[in-house]
Amino acid sequence: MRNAYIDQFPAEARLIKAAFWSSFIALAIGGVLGLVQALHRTDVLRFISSADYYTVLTAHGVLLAITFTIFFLVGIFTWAVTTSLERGVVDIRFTWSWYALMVVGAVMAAITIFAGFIESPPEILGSVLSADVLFTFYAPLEAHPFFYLGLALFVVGTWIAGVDWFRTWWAWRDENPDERIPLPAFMVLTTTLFWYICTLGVALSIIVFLLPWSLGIVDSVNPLLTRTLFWYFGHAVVYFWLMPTYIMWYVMLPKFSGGKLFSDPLARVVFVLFLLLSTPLGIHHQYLDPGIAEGYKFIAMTNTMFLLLPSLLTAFTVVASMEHGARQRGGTGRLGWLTALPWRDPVFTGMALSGLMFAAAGFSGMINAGMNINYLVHNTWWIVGHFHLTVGTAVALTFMAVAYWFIPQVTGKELWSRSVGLAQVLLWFVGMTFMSNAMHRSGLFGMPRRTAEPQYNGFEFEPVAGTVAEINAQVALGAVLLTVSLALFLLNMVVTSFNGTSDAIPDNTYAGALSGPEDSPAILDNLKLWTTIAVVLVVFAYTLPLASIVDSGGLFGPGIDGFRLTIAPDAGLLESLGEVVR
Ligand code: HAS
Ligand code: CU
Repeated sequence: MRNAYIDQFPAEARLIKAAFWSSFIALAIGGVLGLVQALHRTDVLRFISSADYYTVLTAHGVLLAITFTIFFLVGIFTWAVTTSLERGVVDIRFTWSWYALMVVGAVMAAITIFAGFIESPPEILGSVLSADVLFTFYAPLEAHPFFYLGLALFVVGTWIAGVDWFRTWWAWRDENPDERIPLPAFMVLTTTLFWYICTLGVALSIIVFLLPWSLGIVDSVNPLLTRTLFWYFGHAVVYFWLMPTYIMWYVMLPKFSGGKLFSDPLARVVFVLFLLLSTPLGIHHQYLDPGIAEGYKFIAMTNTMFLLLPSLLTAFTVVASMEHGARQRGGTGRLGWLTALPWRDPVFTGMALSGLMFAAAGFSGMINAGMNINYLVHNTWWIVGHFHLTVGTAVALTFMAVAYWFIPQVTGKELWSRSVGLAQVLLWFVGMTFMSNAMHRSGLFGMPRRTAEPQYNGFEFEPVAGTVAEINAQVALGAVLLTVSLALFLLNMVVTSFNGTSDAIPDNTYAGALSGPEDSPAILDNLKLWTTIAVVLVVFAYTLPLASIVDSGGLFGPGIDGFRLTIAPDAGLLESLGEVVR
């Protein structure tokens, strides 16, 4: 008797399928733009003007870093909560409402970005419809209000999704008052809690400062303040992408390895540490920002180093679980067990290669985190190399690999081709090795990021090894291999969607644990306690820096400390508002 997710939760399966396909559409568009900009930057092939490069780069960043990742993870979180609590969501209409809000927000932001390609984009609400502001939308770069509004709606959609997952847990807890929170649900709830804490920063920045500024209601903003509020959110968002990846590494990788999770308690400690530490360290993106005292930067660096711990624990726990699985499959020897792992399975191999890549990513993250050495790599292609290993592989390749398991679960259709899937994950790994390695190397000799023309007059980059031409060729080759891999992934997904349903779908179950929750203190499940501590840490880390930024640069710019209407909304604005409403 088939026991796939769609058999247990047909309504939720439809929602998860919609979220996954929204994610794939963003991945497809964002991925093709990645090839366009890589070939442009390396001067191999130019399809666009350098002026359009920033529209492409903004679209690539927002579609991949925000839309692709978060639509996929809300699918994983809904699966994790309903499967582990063995109950559906409280009200599926409520679930579709937050998904719809995310779609509206994402489409609004995307339309505004792509309007940047129009020769002379239309004026709406008194400002030009475009958003060449990159995914970090730093002021004083200014986007159309629809861009900020779209992002705000998207985030509100995720907030409501979090309420959905908590409501499901509360309903379960009423019926199981003495039970420990099942691990996948625990992982989703702790992640949702730090998501609420960190998104306050970006919500404040958009709603109080950037949106009124883009509507002309206030005249100016304090760029360092809005940038600091962005990074208050900006580092934690990377863990919002990473936690669903970790959920799959913790609860599915051991199962696919043929074994069990080494330690449930250690997994709970890891997620509590991410709840506590994800937010109070965002200033490690601003080591070179003037206007923030070195002491505050030092605190951010210290917290960042602490935050290596949960990932190092993850490396230990997950690899130990893989080894346990390999030995159940007859693996022997100090390392010989590696050969006993199911390397022909694209789901397993995709995740294992993601983890391997993340080990390298963690190393480059440690380099980024060192205040002194960061001066060498900040705003260079090293950083771009780093995040193509982290979100571009650890997260993205895991998401693509688990899609080979998930899509059959939520459609009841067998995957079209496992061998194409295996080729795809291997190609992604090889392509990213070329591209990211070259980016890291070029960052070391100062190659800048976020510029269409990295050449400067009268100045030649002197690589420490190789030549700029060789490095550019490596980046271009990597980008092409990644694009071929992406095409194989999308082909597999599309052809599978035309398959008939099948009974040969694996059971919707996840790995048990060698050491279960009963081996850990119940206090680990005290979410109120950990959230309170997390908020206290944030207050400690951000009160003084934000106060000094406002003190020196004003809330809305030098000397402008009130949210006063510096200009009454002009008649034209009211008129055009009327037009939009009509
Ligand atoms: Fe980062 C910049 C520091 C993790 C993403 N990061 C970025 C940016 C992005 C990003 C997008 O301190 C650029 C933003 C922009 O546009 O400006 N990052 C770190 C550190 C970590 C880290 C210390 N980053 C991530 C993750 C990301 C991500 C995760 C996305 C998902 N990062 C920085 C800093 C900057 C930065 C500075 C600012 C730089 C600047 O100047 O602008 C740590 O969390 C890393 C910890 C990870 C490890 C590795 C553990 C290894 C594991 C693998 C186990 C193996 C398995 C499989 C499971 C210590 C868990 C094994 C296989 C077998 C076969 C056995
Ligand atoms: Cu960071």
